[in-house]
Amino acid sequence: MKASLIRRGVLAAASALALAGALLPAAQAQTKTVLRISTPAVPDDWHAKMWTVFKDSLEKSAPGEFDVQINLNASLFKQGTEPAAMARGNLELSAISAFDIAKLVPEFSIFTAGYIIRDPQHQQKVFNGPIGAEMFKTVSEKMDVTPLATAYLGTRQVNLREPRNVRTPADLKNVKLRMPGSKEWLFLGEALGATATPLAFGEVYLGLKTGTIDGQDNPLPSVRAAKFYEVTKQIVLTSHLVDGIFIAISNKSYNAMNAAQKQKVQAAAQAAATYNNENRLKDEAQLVDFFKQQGLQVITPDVDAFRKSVQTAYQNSEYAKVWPKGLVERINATK
Ligand code: KDO
Repeated sequence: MKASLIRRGVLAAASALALAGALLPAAQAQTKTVLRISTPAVPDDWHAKMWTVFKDSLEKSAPGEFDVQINLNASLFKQGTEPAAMARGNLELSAISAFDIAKLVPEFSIFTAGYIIRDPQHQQKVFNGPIGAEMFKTVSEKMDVTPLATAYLGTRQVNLREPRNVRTPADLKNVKLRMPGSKEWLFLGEALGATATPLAFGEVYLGLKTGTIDGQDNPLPSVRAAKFYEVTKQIVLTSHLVDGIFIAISNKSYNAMNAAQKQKVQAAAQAAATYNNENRLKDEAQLVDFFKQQGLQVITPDVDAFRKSVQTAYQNSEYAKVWPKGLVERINATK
């Protein structure tokens, strides 16, 4: 009697163990930290591919700790809505623009101004130095998201459906130039001399094809990746904005991590940005030839005339009034 009771007990314990064993993989999966990423980037663009570098890097440094979910083409959140989603805790990561940030941190609009950052090296120096550290601290406090790394989106150029003899901003008069949908972006389009029209990135190809817009502005690698060259005939090398996007994480998610995890996530973000930056620079050096081969006309306007006009527009704008005193000079002095 006693023996059979013991045997029954042993059997029950064994089957409980077996059950736990069967459930273990699922239980382990649940303890992984989920990192949802949302971006409007198209799969073939470098700032889409960089997320795979981020994922692989974390898989190597912290095997099994994170479940990185990459959502491209704005399939999870609409372009520009990512910061709010991150602040609410509905999204963990995205690459956000200076324009997204300027909506909530007005002084950040300094980085939406045309011709302020000189070139990609200058961009990295500014954001990886004391100016970046100060500004990112404010971003984290005001937006509840922490910028982890600065990715070079490329230098923005004007891309038109029909060729025009563009020398100065006056030559863009009445051109319906698509810009992303926020007043900071529209200001940049108007400063270029065009009639700025808001449209989400995902709708630009069709807008160009059907003629609801006359043109758009984007860095050359994105013109290639999103195939805008199929539905446009000219690129005007205005080089009006050395554009950046900031790989950023929701503070809700970041603050829940231990120090080692934070460090690994930061390193993965930097690896992703570096991969993007290197490939994008290589691409920018080759793409003028590619577009010419595709039959596009590529012209260089009077860039000094554009610079003068755009800088004057910003200096006289409401935006400049909230730029921290001396910041333009500090940016200019960063070498
Ligand atoms: C665009 O809509 O033109 C833009 O280049 C703006 C950027 O801030 C960024 O959102 C980018 O689109 C998307 O990542 C798509 O490349």
